[in-house]
Amino acid sequence: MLKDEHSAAVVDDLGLGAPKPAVPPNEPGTQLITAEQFILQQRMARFPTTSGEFSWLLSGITLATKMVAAQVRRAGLTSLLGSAGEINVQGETVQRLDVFANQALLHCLGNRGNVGVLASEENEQPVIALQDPEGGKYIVVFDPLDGSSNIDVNVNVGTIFSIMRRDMSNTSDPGADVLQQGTRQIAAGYVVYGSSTMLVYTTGDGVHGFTLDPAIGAYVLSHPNMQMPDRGNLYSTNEANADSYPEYCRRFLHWLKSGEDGTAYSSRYIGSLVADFHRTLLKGGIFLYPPTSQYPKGKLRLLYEANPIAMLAEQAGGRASDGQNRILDIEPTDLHQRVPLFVGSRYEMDRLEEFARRMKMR
Ligand code: AHM
Ligand code: MG
Repeated sequence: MLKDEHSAAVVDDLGLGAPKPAVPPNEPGTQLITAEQFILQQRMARFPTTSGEFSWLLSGITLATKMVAAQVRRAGLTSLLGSAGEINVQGETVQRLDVFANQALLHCLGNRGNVGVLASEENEQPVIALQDPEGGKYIVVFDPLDGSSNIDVNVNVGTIFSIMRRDMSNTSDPGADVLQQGTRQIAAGYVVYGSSTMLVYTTGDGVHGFTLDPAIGAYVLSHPNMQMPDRGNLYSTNEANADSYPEYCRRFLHWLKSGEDGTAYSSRYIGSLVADFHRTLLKGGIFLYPPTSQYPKGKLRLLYEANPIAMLAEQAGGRASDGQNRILDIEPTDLHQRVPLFVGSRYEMDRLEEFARRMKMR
């Protein structure tokens, strides 16, 4: 067999040579639903007098995250890898892509005309984009590049966002509006920059996933109505810290590994909350970031990380708590407040809280 024929045969064996059926979402005439269209349709069904401005706000997020995705894809080729040489308000090293992502979100959301306040994990204080609470009636809180220590090693990172309404009664201190309980979020979501780029969001009517189609530059509906399995067989935690976890967490981990409930649990930990949560949403199980000796109040931030992730988890049929309290019920007292975070399937969350209660009773 000639070299070219051999290659052609291999290609055929792999099924690469055969013309593929076109992927329906890219076919003219077939139904393609973009994230913005979907949210508009959803809102018109629920609130027929909707003005479309929420969809306009969301398009600020989709635009910024497409800009970030483009940089993440090319990270090794550009000068955006590595540290920016600064330490942020969290005491962590700022990566160059952190700076890029932060600026992209501030820019794309700041000029929407309906976002009044922007609060970023990277900035000490909220940015007031529009003073007038009538015009700038939304607050967007975000972690621009979650898991950024993973960028340099080509591992998934993400963007997390939470949207709230401004408190019209408090015009003197617009920044104070940001400290709202998670139950008051009107939307939350994330983008995971993984093997594909996916946007997952909720507006309180289920969780929906959209995959960025690079051919047309749009987030296309790919995972409508996502449901977290009621139980799973994976747990996700930085086990190197386990010796300093509270005793109920150590016992719970031990119980998971014992196989006592008939499930052989396996562990998966990426170290990017967005990616670890995305897997938990799809496969079930539990993610744990308990208090540790280094982070006695937990490491993850209530407003930027725990609240949006908790809203998504609950909307998908899962749960999220700090070990005792529902995350969404916690009253925030500080913009950069940290909390322990446990999130996952109902079954594993119930078992964890049982351990917490039993240990407390002693
Ligand atoms: P970041 O937002 O500054 O990137 O930090 C948060 C990240 C989460 O994505 C992840 O769950 C956690 O920190 C990992 O922490 P650790 O390295 O201690 O396991
Ligand atoms: Mg983060």
